[in-house]
Amino acid sequence: MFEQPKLDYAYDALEPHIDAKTMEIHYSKHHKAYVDNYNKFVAGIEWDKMKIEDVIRNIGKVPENIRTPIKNHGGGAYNHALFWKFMAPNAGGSPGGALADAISKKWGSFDKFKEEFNKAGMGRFGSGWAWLVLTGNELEITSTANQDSPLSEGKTPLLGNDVWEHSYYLKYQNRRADYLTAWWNVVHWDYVTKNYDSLMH
Ligand code: MN3
Repeated sequence: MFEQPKLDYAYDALEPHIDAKTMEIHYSKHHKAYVDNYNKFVAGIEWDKMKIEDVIRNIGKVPENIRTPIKNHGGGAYNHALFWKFMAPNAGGSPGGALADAISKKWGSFDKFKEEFNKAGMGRFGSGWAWLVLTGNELEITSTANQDSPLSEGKTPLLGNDVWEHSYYLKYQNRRADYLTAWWNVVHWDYVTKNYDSLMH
């Protein structure tokens, strides 16, 4: 059982970068459907009692007859729960502290990091996600198809951008690159850096 987390901000709070209509449909229709379907598929089996993170981490052990729907809907439920936290009104800018240092060390500069992250988003053909993940203690940029989660590959998602068309089509139509660029204006670095610090502690 997974409960859809409440949004910490209004649908129009990320305007003009993410429009209110997109936020409303994305949260109240797309995300809700993933959550409802996940709950339907885990209902009445032992996996229902587990935290969704643990289910996704151990997706290979989920009974084969329900593995694919659990992976898709569970991934969708969990990825979007993270996604809303990765964004905030009056956000953007750049991270501070240890994460800023680690990004500079890995990619040379914050701008170069953003460029590589956007490349991962552009390079994902069709639907999926671009991610900044921790693999052990190492930062890495990656992307996943559909609603696959880095957790299933033993990686911890620190930041992720939804590059499914439903996350940008109303405002940006086919211009995924414009969406990727604008999205940095709403990234909630306070949340991301706190999470990084707690994981690296
Ligand atoms: Mn989505």
